[in-house]
Amino acid sequence: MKKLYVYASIAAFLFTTVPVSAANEDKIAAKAIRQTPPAPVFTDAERQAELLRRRQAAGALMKDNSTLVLFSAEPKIYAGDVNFMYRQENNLYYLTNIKKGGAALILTKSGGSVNEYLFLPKRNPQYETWNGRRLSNEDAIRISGVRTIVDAAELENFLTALKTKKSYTAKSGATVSFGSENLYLLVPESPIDNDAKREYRKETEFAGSFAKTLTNPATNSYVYEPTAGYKIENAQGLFGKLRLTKSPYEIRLMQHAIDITTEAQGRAMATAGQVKWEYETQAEIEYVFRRRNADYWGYPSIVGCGPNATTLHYEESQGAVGKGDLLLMDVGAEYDHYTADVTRTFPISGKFTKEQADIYQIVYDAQEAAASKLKPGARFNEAGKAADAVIEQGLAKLGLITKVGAFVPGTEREITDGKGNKQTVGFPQFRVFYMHGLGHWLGMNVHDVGDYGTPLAEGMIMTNEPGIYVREDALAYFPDSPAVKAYIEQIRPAFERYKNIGVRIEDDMLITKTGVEWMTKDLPRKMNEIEAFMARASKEVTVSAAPKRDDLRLSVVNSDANLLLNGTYYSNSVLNGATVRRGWIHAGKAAAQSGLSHLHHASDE
Ligand SMILES: [Mn+2]
Repeated sequence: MKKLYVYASIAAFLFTTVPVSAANEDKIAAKAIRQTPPAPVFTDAERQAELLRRRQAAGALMKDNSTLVLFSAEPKIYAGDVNFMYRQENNLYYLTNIKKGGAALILTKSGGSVNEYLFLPKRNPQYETWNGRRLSNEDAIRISGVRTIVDAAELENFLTALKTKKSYTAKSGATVSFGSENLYLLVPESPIDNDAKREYRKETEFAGSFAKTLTNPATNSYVYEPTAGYKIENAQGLFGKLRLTKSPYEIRLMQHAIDITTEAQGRAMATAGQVKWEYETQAEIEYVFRRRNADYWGYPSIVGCGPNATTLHYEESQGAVGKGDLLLMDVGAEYDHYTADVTRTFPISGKFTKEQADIYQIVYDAQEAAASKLKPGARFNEAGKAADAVIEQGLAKLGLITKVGAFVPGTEREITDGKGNKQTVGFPQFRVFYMHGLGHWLGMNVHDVGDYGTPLAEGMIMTNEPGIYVREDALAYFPDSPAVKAYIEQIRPAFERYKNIGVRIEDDMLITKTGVEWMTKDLPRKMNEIEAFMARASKEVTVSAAPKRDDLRLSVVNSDANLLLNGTYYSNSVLNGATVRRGWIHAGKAAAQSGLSHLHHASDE
């Protein structure tokens, strides 16, 4: 009786004096998959101040007597009268946060003072019935902080006035006077700047009415020779400088895009053991993107299992998810025009095999080595070299290259440097299995703007993404020679052992005052952390089995140009059944039936 009383009082003590607080409950119910925290919220005043600061910074970089013209992105056709989802041009968005098309921003600078004008399509009930509400002038002022709004229907007249350097008076009464010497436009930098040629078609055409585009043979870059009053200044460089360093405001948005991506990756790892096809895992990822109100992805999701993990930009997601395989997911949610870019590679079974672990550990160590170099004042390529060295040593240890410093036989040549010293260069053997760079700037573009020679400084964000890809056909394209045969024979045992393993680990790194912060730190990365995470997380989400798939999905893939050695592409076009950069070629039964020579067909594997 007394005993019972004691127990009862202990119980009473526990229940009355140790209440379970909300915080404790959260701990008890803590999930392995990290839920995205709430999105950052900014007041109108905060946003306007940030955008004004950016426009002032743009103005400060402009030469005096200048005008900057930024057009909205043009709609991109999906098919017929259907467009792709509209996405504003990044630099216009960077300075205005105006998401709707048809707008244009003009900054003029003369006598050191900067004026700003926003051209905006007028509200229109007929248009809005079909396409949704347009911004009113008041909306646009509230969003962007630009005070002078001009009807976009006047843009053509305005541009004509700009050509003649007469000031322009809008119907609203606003007068725009031009900086009359230099015209800043987003135009291609060189004949090979094909991205800008595609994205800035309108700007390039407009620049054509002021300048003749010549190529400087020494630098292979474009020179815009004035023909009509203005000197063309390429605004790409200006925005490269502005956007390379992220403000605290931008960092909060990027962290949110990364947090959404972290949850999506977690969900994909939790469910990968329950799915049969890569597209199901892609769906789990993009489900989280949409559910957490990401705008979209920043680039098409890469979800490749087994051999498909060795294709760098594999986008088809039609392969099977094999129980013994690794799955590589390189995905990024985009939030308010900022994208994440995160890669994890993990075993479907929840446990790395010995061979998978051997490769993974090298990539992990390379990533750590690179991270240790990232700090203010350092250069991006120092981190790249640190990762290269770890990968080269690791591959030598596994027998996938003959030795550290070795070239693929037949690619060596002697060069003489500026001081007359002779040096042997060639295609390094380790590049057969690690054929990309360490990473890139990250921001509004997944491969963000900015000069890679710039010393690292607080607020810069880049990816750290080494990888090793043992492609099944990696040794198939070397020129035939006794030296190549001997090299291949030497590495063949290791090659057969590690064949079809592809690993990339990619994290998003923020340069801080003293070093670097892993913005992706909430996503498991060490092998034992991934295994422990999968064991827990797989119990948190159950997905329904995909219906049996008996449809035949065929697509012709680009089979040209596979391996780049010393600037020479070795084509694989003679080889059927080989893998290529953009996907998995299968020249089987289906190929014969259709009469096509190169087919991608996952479901007959
Ligand atoms: Mn990347």
